Amino acid sequence: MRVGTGGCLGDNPGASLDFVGSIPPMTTFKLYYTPTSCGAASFLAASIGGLEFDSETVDLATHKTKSGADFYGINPKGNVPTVVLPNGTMFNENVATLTYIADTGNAGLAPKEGTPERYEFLNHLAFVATELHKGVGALFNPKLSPEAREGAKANALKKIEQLVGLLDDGKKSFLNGKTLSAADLYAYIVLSWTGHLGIPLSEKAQAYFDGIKANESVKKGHAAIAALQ
Ligand SMILES: N[C@@H](CCC(=O)N[C@@H](CS)C(=O)NCC(=O)O)C(=O)O
Repeated sequence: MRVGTGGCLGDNPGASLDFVGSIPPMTTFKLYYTPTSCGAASFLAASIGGLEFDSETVDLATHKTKSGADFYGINPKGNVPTVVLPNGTMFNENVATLTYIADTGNAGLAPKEGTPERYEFLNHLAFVATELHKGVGALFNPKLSPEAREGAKANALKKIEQLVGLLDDGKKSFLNGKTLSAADLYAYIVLSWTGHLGIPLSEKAQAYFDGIKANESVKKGHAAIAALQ
């Protein structure tokens, strides 16, 4: 399904399109996602960035897309988010999908290439992908023994407190200290799983989560997701 939430690539004064080089500026990509998994962060980023894009949900239990296609035939790893460009290029790692979408959109969700802030952003994104997501996501495994679950929960809590540390002990509303970035959207989606997983959030982690949830552009992104279901 094609999504258009206003804005166009040519409107982005940040010149971050230099990064995508040979990718024509008006191309439309397709995003495979689910409304609540990590893939939702890429949908929110694309929606907030004013991008026009195609999207389709995936049933992660059966690995079938909403239209009935075998998702493994599209992405052999079977995971969301998956972005497919018109030339067939595919990205299926959050670090890549979120950076591509942030660079292509017009909401300043990633700093410009070559700046110190860019590397700080990538540092945050990598932390969310490899530490926070993996730490919290481990609790989705139904086969964990009670002891293993306790260990996984302690590790998840440690990663959440490390996130709070990156927020200057909760004093910052965003990881870069200034504005919403794609790394915040990803961290926000991971934190959204904690209630279901029985992981209690500290007051500071909860305040960060609540702040992003209340962000008007994030609310519109969720509305765009809901409208497609
Ligand atoms: N290596 C990917 C993994 C992304 C991932 O864990 N996606 C989950 C949803 S949050 C998924 O699609 N799980 C189902 C599957 O892998 O079959 C990344 O770090 O971005």
